Amino acid sequence: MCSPFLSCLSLFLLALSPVAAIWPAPQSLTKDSSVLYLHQNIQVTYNGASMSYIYGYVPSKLTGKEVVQAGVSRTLAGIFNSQFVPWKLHKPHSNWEPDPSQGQKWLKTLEIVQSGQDQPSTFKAGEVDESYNLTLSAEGDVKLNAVSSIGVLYGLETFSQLFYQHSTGIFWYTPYASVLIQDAPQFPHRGVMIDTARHFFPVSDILRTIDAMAWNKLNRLHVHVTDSQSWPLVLPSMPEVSEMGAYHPSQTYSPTDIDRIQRYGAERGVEVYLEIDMPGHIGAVALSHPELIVAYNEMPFWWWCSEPPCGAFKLNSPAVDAFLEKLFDDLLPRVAPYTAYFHTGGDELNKNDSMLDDAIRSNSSTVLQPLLQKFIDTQHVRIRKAGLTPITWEEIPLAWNVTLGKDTVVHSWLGSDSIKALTGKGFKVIDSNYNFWYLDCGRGQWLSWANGNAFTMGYPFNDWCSPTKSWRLVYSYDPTAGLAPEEAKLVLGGEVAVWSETIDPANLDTLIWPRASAAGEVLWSGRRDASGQNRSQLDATPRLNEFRERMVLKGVRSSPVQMTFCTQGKP
Ligand code: CP6
Repeated sequence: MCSPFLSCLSLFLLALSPVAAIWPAPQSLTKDSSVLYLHQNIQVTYNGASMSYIYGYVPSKLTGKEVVQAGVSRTLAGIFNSQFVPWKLHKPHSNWEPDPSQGQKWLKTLEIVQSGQDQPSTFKAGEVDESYNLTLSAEGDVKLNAVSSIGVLYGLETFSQLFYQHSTGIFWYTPYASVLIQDAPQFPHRGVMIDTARHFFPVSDILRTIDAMAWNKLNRLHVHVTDSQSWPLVLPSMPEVSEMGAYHPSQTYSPTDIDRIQRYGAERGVEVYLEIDMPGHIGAVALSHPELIVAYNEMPFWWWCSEPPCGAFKLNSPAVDAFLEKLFDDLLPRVAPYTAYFHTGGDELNKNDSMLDDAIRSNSSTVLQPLLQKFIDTQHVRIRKAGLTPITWEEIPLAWNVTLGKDTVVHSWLGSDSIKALTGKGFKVIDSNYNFWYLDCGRGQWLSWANGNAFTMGYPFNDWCSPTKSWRLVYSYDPTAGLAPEEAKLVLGGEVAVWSETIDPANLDTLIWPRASAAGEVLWSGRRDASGQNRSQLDATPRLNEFRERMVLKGVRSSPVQMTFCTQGKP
């Protein structure tokens, strides 16, 4: 699957047709090959009024005009201040650039027209129209039309991907004129999940991840912010939780940090939402509130949880309920301005934990199910009261048979049978199939477990599921495969999951990119192309290679797609 031979086949494709290297691929694109040059005094207008390009512009509020002003500024700064030289795609020693002395046709105007009014909800999940149309005339006039300001941002991103810096260093050019792009996403939910509990990620790493997501037209950042290993989230109403639960006082997210991350995302069309995983995966609370937790750090761990340290909420405890009321009163009003969602976890709850709960002393589903039902109902009422939609992992409705409100979105990870079962029951679904879209793991995880890593390495262990999947495997996955049309409609999209037992800031970029880009194209463009064929890796490879170079040049340390030889060939 990863043989150099297959990797290099795209050489032939490249020789046949120059690629419009837009990632993710637009729904439709036509172009001529001629050359247009860009310089800094291109005239930009937004809904008829001229808009100057202000380096480093930060929106003063979340309105269409402010967001577009910042988007225009980032886009032009991104072209003029980066050295966009994807020279690796061209035969060495060849004269592959346009010759500026042959006459230069300059881009004159960038006319942005937004036909719809933005609402506060434009910047949250829901019925946002993300479409845009982009045209470049042979005369050098650019028109960008969209309904929402988010659509404008996507159009600007596509625009920026048309340009290359000339090796003279003083020109930017596009090899295309008469470009016509019509574009809109296939799925509304296109996400990345990060895990800040196994390793902490400073705010700067999260903001950089949001930048790269926006370039990929990925629009949801799910932050799995707490787990049994650590609790980095500062709660002003209960400061002891992060004081005891965080790895270090410096490894915490203050309310200001959370606001900054969510705001940064909203300005770029990326909605940031949080998960507090419960009632399992919550052992870190035992460090400040031991009376709320059972089975914390209990050994041998595999009897109590899937990964040490264990720890679950007591399922029938007024004290747990009081804690959660305080937690949600503190947290939900702060995140609600920026997101429609709150994720309450619910994965991998181990029945045995309640055997250690004095008030229960049972691992029988018949005993536990009604308690879990009540626990979920109570939390979801609180989430709806804050104006948010609850999300849970799939075990809650499937393994535990908990009845959920019709609005609840279910996050699936155990694969196609689960997706089929959930959509069959009428749930809206987010797909993170662990066989394709878990970026921390290879596919042999259970095998390597059985072969002894977990059992012989003792505790702590942390590399039981490497090595990781290739971008080609990530790209091959279709979240709606095998579903009837009415079931497929319920798949809102998917998320790649970056569980961080083996990931910290030193390898974050390299583990996310370019594989999240591969999922991003499936979610934006669809697994199949306009003619109904599965999208070809041969078409994707040179485009992804070039897009990956753009990411690296803008400071995101993506893994490579191909060796240089594959695109260059021999001189
Ligand atoms: N942590 C949490 C994890 C995983 C899950 N939840 C996980 C399980 C299996 C694999 C990878 C990750 N590390 N909280 C499951 C949703 Cl293969």
